[in-house]
Amino acid sequence: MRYSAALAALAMASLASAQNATTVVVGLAPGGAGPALAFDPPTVKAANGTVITFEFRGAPGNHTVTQSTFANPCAQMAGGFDSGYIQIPAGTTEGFPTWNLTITDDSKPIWYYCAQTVPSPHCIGGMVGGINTPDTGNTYENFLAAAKAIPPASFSGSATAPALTGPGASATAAPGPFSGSITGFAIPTEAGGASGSASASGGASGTGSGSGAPAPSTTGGNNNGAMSAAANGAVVLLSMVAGAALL
Ligand SMILES: [Cu+2]
Repeated sequence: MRYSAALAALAMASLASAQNATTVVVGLAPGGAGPALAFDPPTVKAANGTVITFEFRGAPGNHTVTQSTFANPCAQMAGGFDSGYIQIPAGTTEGFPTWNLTITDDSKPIWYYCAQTVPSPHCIGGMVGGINTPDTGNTYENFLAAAKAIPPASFSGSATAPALTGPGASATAAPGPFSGSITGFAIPTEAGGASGSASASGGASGTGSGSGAPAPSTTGGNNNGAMSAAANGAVVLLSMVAGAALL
């Protein structure tokens, strides 16, 4: 009885403040209206030890969560974290992979972006996010504006293999699990798996000069065969646990 009451309280606390949200949706517009170049919410406050769950929901979509710097919003930070590319086929409605990033230094802002280059650089389109961002000076709004001002020709993608650790945050595992047609880590296409989509197959040539997109290699799938059924429940639970830590 007391246990369930505590769980309910945790759930309410978790839902009470968007600012302290610990689940960030990758690839949906704020509010959840369709595929878009966005992280939702774009900024979160998270104390040390908080687990932020990135949930790759945009379908179709192929996105990354890649650490950058305020000074260079759309370039992978040296030694920064990187989820690798996660491709969600059109029509996917469940089994979305997640990536859990634990905050290890809440004294400095953490900046990140999506490194996808197809059909055009998502970062320059505004797919950027921040953790513990300042309210003045180097704000998220200024970070976003700087990203949008970058010449597309100067943009490059990120490495295909995930990097689990970066300044201020780290993960203990790569994104996953991958179920159905969801794949990852080496697929710089926007909407693979969407049958009959000319734009998807044509996208690769549209990246233009300087894309620097990683060369397709072997299909990802390090996590193929991992259990998938519990994915959504795990997100909720982690969110609740982190919510308690923030109280
Ligand atoms: Cu993206």
